[in-house]
Amino acid sequence: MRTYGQPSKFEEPVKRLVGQPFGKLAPGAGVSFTPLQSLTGTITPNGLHFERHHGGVPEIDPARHKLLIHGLVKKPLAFDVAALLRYPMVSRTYFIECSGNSFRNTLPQAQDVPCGAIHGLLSCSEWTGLPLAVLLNEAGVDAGAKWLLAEGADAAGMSRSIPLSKALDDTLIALYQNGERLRPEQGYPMRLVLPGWEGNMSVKWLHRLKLTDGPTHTRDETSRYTDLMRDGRARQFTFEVGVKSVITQPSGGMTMPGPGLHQLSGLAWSGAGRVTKVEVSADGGATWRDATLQAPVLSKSLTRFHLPWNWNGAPAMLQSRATDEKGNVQESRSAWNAQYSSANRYHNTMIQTWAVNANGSVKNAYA
Ligand SMILES: Nc1nc2c(c(=O)[nH]1)N[C@H]1C(S)=C(S)[C@@H](COP(=O)(O)O)O[C@H]1N2
Ligand SMILES: [Mo]
Repeated sequence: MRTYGQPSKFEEPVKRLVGQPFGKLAPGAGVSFTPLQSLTGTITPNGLHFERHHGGVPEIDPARHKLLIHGLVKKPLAFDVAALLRYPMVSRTYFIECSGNSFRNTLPQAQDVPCGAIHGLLSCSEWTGLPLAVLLNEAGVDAGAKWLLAEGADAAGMSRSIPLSKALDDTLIALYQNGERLRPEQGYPMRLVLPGWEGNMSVKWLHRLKLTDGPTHTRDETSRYTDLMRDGRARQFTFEVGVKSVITQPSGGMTMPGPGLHQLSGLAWSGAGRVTKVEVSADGGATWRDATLQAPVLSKSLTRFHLPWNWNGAPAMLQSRATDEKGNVQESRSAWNAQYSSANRYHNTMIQTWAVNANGSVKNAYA
């Protein structure tokens, strides 16, 4: 008997890949990547949810934490955690993707690293909590309020501006993640979840919401998370995550066990809603076949796809291309590069190519 279970010791290699590029200067800041290549289905186990912390993980005693709603409201309100836990709650399955996900594929050379090290700033959970609209209605939104400032209680005091329309639509204050209380890394005791929008806006360790008449232009929406275009200008407020997919099996660093029948599998998602189609190519995009989408296909959630592939043992270029219910189609590498500066690292949705060599080795490739 164990009071809290752990994976089998034989699964020890399945873990997050930690990157702390700021070293001694800011030891709590950095990322850890979900090992997408080692997982299947669509739900990320809580211990493997990717992490992005701008100022480390605060240790918050829920008995001492409050959420303040103020600014352009009729009645400023403060809620402690116990009060929020008494509300009726909803459960929704949504992905969170960091705006910096897949930045490695914007570097000049294709990096020979596993799928998760490229695309693993992406995870999906069943989030349980309150629609933010419930609390905003209780506070009474003034007619002049058009935006919210959401602020976290971490050392970074990370904050973002959120349009009121999104806050009143499907935004959640999440208290639970896959049935248990949020992990500290995911924002314990409460975080925002903005379905389908860039991960940075889902403010963790949420402690303040201020209703405002316009965006606040915080650090993370001016100096960061903007798209550098080819003409040198930057595009601000790219909220919705683009339509995207990646083959996770086989993927970089794996070796095909030999010619014959293989089950290709991967993940597709879109911030605009449901994924409606995933096409797979084994010849670098010359010809495509429709993959099977695993039910249920949920809006703003990860969708698992499968396709049997008879590998003849010759070199191949595997790609996947997703389409969503709004008709958006995932972009090729060249189409993406034609729009953005080569220095842009955010919101990369370009098609991934895995090169399968005659010896069966699988490597990241640019095509
Ligand atoms: N308060 C606070 N909220 C935050 C962050 C942070 O550093 N501080 N990181 C943001 C970023 S950049 C992303 S991508 C997501 C990551 O959520 P996760 O760590 O639960 O995967 O949280 C966002 N919310
Ligand atoms: Mo992020």
